[in-house]
Amino acid sequence: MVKICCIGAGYVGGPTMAVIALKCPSVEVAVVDISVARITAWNSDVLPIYEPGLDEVVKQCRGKNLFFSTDVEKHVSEADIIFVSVNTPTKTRGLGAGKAADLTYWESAARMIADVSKSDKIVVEKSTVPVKTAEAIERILTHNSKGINYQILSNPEFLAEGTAIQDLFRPDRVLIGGRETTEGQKAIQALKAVYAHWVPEERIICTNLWSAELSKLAANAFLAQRISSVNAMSALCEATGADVSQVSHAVGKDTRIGPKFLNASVGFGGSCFQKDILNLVYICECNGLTEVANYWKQVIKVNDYQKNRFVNRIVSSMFNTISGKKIAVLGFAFKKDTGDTRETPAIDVCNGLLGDKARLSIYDPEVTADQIQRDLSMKKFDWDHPLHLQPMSPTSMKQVSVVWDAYEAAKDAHGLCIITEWDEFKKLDYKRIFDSMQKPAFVFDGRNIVNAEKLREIGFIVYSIGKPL
Ligand code: UPG
Repeated sequence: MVKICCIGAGYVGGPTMAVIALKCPSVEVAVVDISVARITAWNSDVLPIYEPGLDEVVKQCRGKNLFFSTDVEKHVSEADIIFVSVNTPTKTRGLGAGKAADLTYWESAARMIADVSKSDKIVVEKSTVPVKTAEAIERILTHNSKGINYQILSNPEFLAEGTAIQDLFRPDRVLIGGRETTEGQKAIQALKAVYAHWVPEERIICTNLWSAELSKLAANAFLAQRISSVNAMSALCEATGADVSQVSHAVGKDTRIGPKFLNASVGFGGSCFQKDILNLVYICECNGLTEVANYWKQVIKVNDYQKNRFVNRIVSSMFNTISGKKIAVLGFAFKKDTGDTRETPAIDVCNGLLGDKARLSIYDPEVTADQIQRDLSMKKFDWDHPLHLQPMSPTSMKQVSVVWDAYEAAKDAHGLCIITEWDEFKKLDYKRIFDSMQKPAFVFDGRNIVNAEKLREIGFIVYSIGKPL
C-alpha cells in the first residue's frame, strides 16, 4: 500500500488529499498539521474550510484511508510520498520585502523531513513556490541524508476556491515536474500512477522541475492579466458609452482569446494572483529583467486602480460626500462560494469608504464578523503601489457593523454596493430593499450581477462596472 503524507491542512492540502483518498482506495493518506485546532476541525462535523462538495468526500474516506493528525513526525517517517502544502506568504521585511515569497515554513518542513526520515522519499512541492525552490529544498534534504535518496517533484495545484472539488475531480491538466535523471523519472511515474486512478493520461503533463514551478506562476499571471485587461477596458467603456459586457462578449468569441476570465469586476482578489505576480516580478528583477518585471507589475497596478476607481465613483456620485451616510456592503469574500477573505477587494473598498467617513453595514453569507473586523484593522503592506487607503483606526471601527441579512444591511442606507457575486444577491427582493432605503437610493454593482434596467424601474440609481448609466 502506497502511503502519502501531506504537510499542511489548508485550502490546498485538505481538499486535494481528500480527493486522492476518495479516488485511490489502495492509497493511505495522512494530512498533518502542527495546528491542533485545525486538525480537530478536520476531524469534526464542521470542517475548517467551506468548499462545496468537500463534506461528502471527507465523510466517505475519513477513518478509512484518510486521516488528519498532529503527529507530523510519525506520518512523515512512514510515508513514501510527502506533499508539502504549507503557506508561502509574501515577505514583509528584509531582502525582497513585499515581493519575494517567505519560505520559512517550507524550510522547516524540509529540515523536519530530513530529521525524521529513515527510508527513501519523494517530496512533492504542492504550494506555489518561486522558481528554483526545489534546488534549495534538495540541498536541505540531502545535506545530512544518512544515505537516504530524496526525489523532489513539483506538482502545482490549479484548483480554484469555491470549485475545488470539481477542479480536482476533472482537472484541465495535472502538472508534474521532476529531475531529468533515471531516479527523477521514476519518481514522476510514481506520482503519475496516483493521479492515473482518475485523470486521463493525456491530461497528465510531465516536465522538468523548473518548467513546472514557473508554469504555476505563469498561469496565475496570465489569468490575472486578463482581468486587469478587461477592467482597464471597463474604465474606457464608462468614458465612451461602450458596454464592457458587450465588448468582452465580442472579444471572447474569438476562439483564440476565449470567453473565460473576461468578467469586469471591482478587482481580483484571493491568496494567489497578487502574491504570485509579485513573486514573478521579484524573480524577473533578480534576473535583471526590469522591463519584464514592470510589465507584470502593471497588472497589479491596474487592479489597485480599479478598486480606487470604484470607491471614487461611489463618493462622486453621492454628491461628493459620504460622510455619516450609511452604505450597505453586500459580500466580503474575494469571490462567491468561499468564506476566504485573503486579498479580497472588499478590504480596500471598505477602507476607502471609511476614509471618507461613511458608516458601513456589511453582510456576507460565509464570513464572520470577527474576520471582517480583523481584515479591516490589518495594516496593508505597501510595496511600491501605495494605495491611498489606510487601515481602520479604532474610531473608524465604530463606523462598521456586520449583520446577518442583506435586508438588514440595506435598511436606511443611502447606497448599496455589491462586492462579491453571491447567487443570493441576484435573487433579493429589490423593491423591498428600495422601500427601506434613504432616497435617492444608489446601487453600485461591483460584479455586474443585478439587472440594472429592472432596478432603475424600481427607482434606484444604478452604477455598474463599465456600463453606460
Ligand atoms: N475574477 C474576476 N473576473 C473574472 C474571473 C475572476 O474579477 O472574469 C476574480 C474573482 O472574483 C477573484 C479572483 O479573480 O477575486 C480570482 O478568482 P479565481 O481564479 O476563480 O480564484 P482562486 O481560488 O484564487 O484561483 C486562482 C487560480 C487557480 C490557482 C489558485 C491558487 O484560478 O488556478 O490554483 O488561484 O494559485
